[in-house]
Amino acid sequence: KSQKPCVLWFTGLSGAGKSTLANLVEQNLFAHGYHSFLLDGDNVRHGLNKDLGFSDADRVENIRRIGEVAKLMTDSGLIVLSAFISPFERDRALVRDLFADHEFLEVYVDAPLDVCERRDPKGLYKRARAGQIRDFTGIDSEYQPPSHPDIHIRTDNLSSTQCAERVVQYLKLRGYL
Ligand code: GGZ
Repeated sequence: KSQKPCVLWFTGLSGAGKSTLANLVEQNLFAHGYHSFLLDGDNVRHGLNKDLGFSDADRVENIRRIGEVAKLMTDSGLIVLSAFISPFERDRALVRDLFADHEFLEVYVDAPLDVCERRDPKGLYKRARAGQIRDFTGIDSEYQPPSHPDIHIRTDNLSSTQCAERVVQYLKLRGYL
């Protein structure tokens, strides 16, 4: 099936639903015969980037490397999905600059901090509030929301399936699929 390679760059707070959404979109693409690859904490932070932590400098390097990998994969023809907090606007802009126009799609996975904190699937916010984790995004490390995302998804008032359908619809409408 023909596809236009691109990277879907999911950004948002911990617990906003980046991984859930990216996984659903990937499943949907696969089911329809498209070729994609999902980059996330499980396959990148535990491997290529296992030397990096969560200081500002380490996050900058984390995003830089992921951007370069996403570029290689996009060049090989894939639709790449990247699901990292990527908290800093500047670093996202640097990644965007690696790509041709329309090859980089910023997807803002948006849920208010209090919603993410209430979800707290791994209990990390609780630990951050208790001072057991330092430099936690949204608590004592900054998250800079995208000012002009290509796709803006509020995950707190739609189901994850609806959110995924929106992303896939966008790809179809814009001729990526
Ligand atoms: C933010 C942290 C931290 C700190 C561990 N701050 O919700 P999760 O658990 O599964 O996803 C979060 C993940 C964030 O890694 P990223 O590579 O996406 O971050 S960045 O783009 O900023 O480099 C969270 C967990 O790692 N985690 N410590 N201090 N998230």
